[in-house]
Amino acid sequence: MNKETTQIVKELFASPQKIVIVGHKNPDGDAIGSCLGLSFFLESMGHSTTVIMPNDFPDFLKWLPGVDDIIIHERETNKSTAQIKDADIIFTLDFNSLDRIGEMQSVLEESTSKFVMIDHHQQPADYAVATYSNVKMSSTSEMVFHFMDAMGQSEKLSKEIAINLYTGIMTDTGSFRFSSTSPTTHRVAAKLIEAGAESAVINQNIYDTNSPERMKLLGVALNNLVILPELHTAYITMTQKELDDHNFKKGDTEGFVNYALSVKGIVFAAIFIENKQESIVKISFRSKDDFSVNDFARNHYSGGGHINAAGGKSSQSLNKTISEFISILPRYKNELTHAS
Ligand SMILES: [Mn+2]
Repeated sequence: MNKETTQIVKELFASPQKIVIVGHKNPDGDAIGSCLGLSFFLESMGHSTTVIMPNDFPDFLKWLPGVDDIIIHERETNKSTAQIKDADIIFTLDFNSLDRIGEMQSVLEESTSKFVMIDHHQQPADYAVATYSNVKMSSTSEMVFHFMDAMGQSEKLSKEIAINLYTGIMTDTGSFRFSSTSPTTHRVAAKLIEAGAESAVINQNIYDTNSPERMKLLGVALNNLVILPELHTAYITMTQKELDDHNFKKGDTEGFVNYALSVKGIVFAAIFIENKQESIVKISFRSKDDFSVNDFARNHYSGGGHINAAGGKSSQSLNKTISEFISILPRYKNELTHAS
């Protein structure tokens, strides 16, 4: 965090503040971990905090310290809106544009509170009085650690903070595998373990929670895997019926796309998931090296994200979405062949 932002933030927190901390829609481990970690930190500094998520999040995150106090805007809209109206400061974490929070967008846009952004996605919007944005960071949770450090408060690192931030870093880096994992990421992780984050326990709580239905659904996904060797691309499709047949729950398809990317020689992977309720196909993209799925998702699927991980959607049918995808790919043949 640079000196200017640090100075603004220090002045904002000179006296006790009422703070709302918001994560993005469909919150993941990094959104939940960074928001809860920051919440414990700010509470320890004498501020009062409320963590609000636009909608519900997967069960495998529901053991995290502080998780029971999270307000789900979709479920408790009045309570959430009242907290936002009453806030002095609103933190937005792990997203950088107010259109990433669904129904909450208008409530935040109408707010007169001061905004602080902590985020590692590309192209941050300009709504905050203090923007701490760094696309090279492994995770927003790692940034919360640096935020504490910049405030000169790293001694406030408690076990509750450590567990939340470790979970966020671990999930956003695919267990320290993605290229965003830096030496500093590992140093931060080491400090979090020293502060009481038990790596083995956190790993079990997050990853060893598969339901039999999810494992069967993974079997269907792998069976649907299509590989286009000339284009170094692999993709998976999931129909609504396949999801229904396996008693699909939010988060069940999380990580499936990584299996497509793990095929030897593949630099670009996608998963297309039919969502009949919203009449869309949800898409997740992953890539290796310098093939930018952020650009790809922005250009063709009104989405975005990071260079190597992004999301998007299509309002066409699943079949049409796939045939369109296949027709777009050859334009990228050069980049896909020479990604390095
Ligand atoms: Mn993140």
